[in-house]
Amino acid sequence: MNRLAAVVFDVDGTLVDSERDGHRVAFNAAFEEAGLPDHWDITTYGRLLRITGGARRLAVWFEQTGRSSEDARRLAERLHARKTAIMRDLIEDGQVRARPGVHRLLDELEAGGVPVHVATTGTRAWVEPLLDRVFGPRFQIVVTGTEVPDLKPSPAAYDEVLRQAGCPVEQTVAVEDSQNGVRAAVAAGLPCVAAYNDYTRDDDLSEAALVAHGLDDPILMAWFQRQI
Ligand code: XBP
Ligand code: MG
Repeated sequence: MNRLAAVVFDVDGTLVDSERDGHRVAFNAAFEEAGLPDHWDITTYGRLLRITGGARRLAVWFEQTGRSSEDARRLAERLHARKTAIMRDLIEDGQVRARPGVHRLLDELEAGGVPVHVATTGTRAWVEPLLDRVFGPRFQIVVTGTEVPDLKPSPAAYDEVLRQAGCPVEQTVAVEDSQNGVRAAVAAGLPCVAAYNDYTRDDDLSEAALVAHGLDDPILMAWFQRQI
C-alpha cells in the first residue's frame, strides 16, 4: 500500500466501549420506563449485536417474543427514540469512554497528517455529542445510520465517506471491531484493521488485513506506523 490517504473509524466497539454499559443500559431503561418486562442481560445483548441498528434490533426482538411484525416495528421505533435520548444523557454524564489506545492512535495519525473520518450504523443524535465530548473536533467526515439507513454489513456508510472524502480507496484504511463491520469495509474495497473486544472476540474477522487484541495492541500501532 502507498502512503495512507485517510483512516475511517467505526464508533461502537471501536472508538468507544459503548455497547455493554452504554446502549444496553439505555435499551433496558427504555423498556422499564415503558412498563415492559423485557430486559437484555449481557449475554443476550451480545447475541443481539449480530443485528445492526438499534431500531432493527428492537423490532427483531419484539417479533421473536411474539408480536406481529407491524406491532414490533411501531413499538421498536417509539422505544428507539427514547433509548436514543437516554443514550445522550449517559454520554453527557461521561459514561461512555474511549477504548484504550484510541487517543494515542489518533494522535499518531494527526502527527502524520492523515485525515480521520467516521462510518457508523449508529444514530446521529447520539454520535455527534459523543464524538464532541470524547474526541473534540478531530473527525472530518461523519457518516451515520441516520443518513445511510442501509446498515452494515452493507458497504453504504463506507461508500458515502469515500464519496465525500474523494480519497483513493486502496489507500484508505477502515478500523472495525466486528464481523459485520469488517464485511462492510471490505465490501467497499477498503483494507480493514480489526481490533476485537469482549463481544466480538469470536467473530470471524478473517477478511481483515490485521486482527489485533485491541487498539492498544502494539502490532496495531506498528502496522499503522509502517503505513504513515
Ligand atoms: C453499531 C450498531 C448500533 C448500536 C446502537 O454497529 O449496530 O445499532 O449498537 O446504536 P457498528 P443505535 O459498530 O458496526 O456501526 O441504537 O443508534 O442504532
Ligand atoms: Mg462496531
